[in-house]
Amino acid sequence: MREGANTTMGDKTTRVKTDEAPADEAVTNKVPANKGTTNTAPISTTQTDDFKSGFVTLIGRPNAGKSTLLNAVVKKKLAITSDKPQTTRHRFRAVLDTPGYQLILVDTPGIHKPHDLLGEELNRSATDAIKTVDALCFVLDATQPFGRGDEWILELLQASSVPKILIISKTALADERAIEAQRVAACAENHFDEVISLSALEGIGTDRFIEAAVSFLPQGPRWFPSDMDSDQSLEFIIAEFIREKVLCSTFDEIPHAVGVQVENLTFEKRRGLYRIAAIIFVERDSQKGILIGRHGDKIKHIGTRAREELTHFLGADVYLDLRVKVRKAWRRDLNQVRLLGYGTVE
Ligand SMILES: Nc1nc2c(ncn2[C@@H]2O[C@H](COP(=O)(O)OP(=O)(O)O)[C@@H](O)[C@H]2O)c(=O)[nH]1
Ligand SMILES: [Mg+2]
Repeated sequence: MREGANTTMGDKTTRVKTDEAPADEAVTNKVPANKGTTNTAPISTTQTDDFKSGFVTLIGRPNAGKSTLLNAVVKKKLAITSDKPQTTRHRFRAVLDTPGYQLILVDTPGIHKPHDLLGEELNRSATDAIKTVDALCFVLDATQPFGRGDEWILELLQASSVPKILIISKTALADERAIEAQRVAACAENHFDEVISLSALEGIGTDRFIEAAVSFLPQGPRWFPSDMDSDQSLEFIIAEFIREKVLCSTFDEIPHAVGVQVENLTFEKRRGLYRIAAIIFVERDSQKGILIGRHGDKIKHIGTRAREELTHFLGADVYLDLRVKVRKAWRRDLNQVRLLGYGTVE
């Protein structure tokens, strides 16, 4: 571990003292508009006649590749991805700003059969995100058989009158026949204005997708400042990066039971150092034990990996203080779900 890194565990709540005010930089700005669900004012009214802008929602089953596509479009990792369910727990907007257009992509939790309040809340968040947008993209995984879950999402989409794009994802992992079978299944009883096969992780087809999405944008203003690439707070993105490392290192019920909250975030200008204190919540003592691991090995590993990525993301040194706490049955308590920033938080 590098100097300055500190990954602790247990429940003691020592706050990190700092000699500078918290860094409130670009990413901490909240989205100026709630468009994507409701209409509000744009950030700038200095719109020229040919400037296009708008909101395009990605929807699909968990693991279809929505967040991976979003990251590929903005050429930056903003949304965490993993092969575990419920990786995305929050509607999330990412901004691609160019001189000619501003494309706002709305990532959503995958729609699936809910087992708890968290799951219900995630479905609500995803279905809310198909309202008042300029185009909808159904992301369909080329490597998975077309299923009832896909049909259900298609019904939901067809009820909306906005333009629709079918995206067949992960094509680098599938053969032509599988890709064609997905296209036929999705298009049999449904209309799509555009069909695009792509493999975002391999960098195939992302530009064609951007082109198609932009073609459906109306003329409009800049909804976000041009240097703002996400509507999430810096704290939330940091918490998500930490959660991703937990997802990568755990199995079975633990990924579902984990929630992460950044308790304290400060930036010491003089040392160019971010100090981050975060809590990883689990639901049971046994889960806490697993997450901490023998002699604290597991949490240390998670902390090291999270810190490496955060150092890269923040472009500064990071001192990360991670603790694990039990918050019994938090997923069944809507307040707790929302407190952690998951679901339909506005
Ligand atoms: N090889 C490959 N894997 C992908 C691609 N898109 C997504 N994945 C993987 O599929 C899993 C789920 O992706 P994610 O973007 O989190 O799906 P989401 O739940 O729809 O947001 C992750 O392990 C990704 O790395 C792709 O284009 N190619
Ligand atoms: Mg996702």
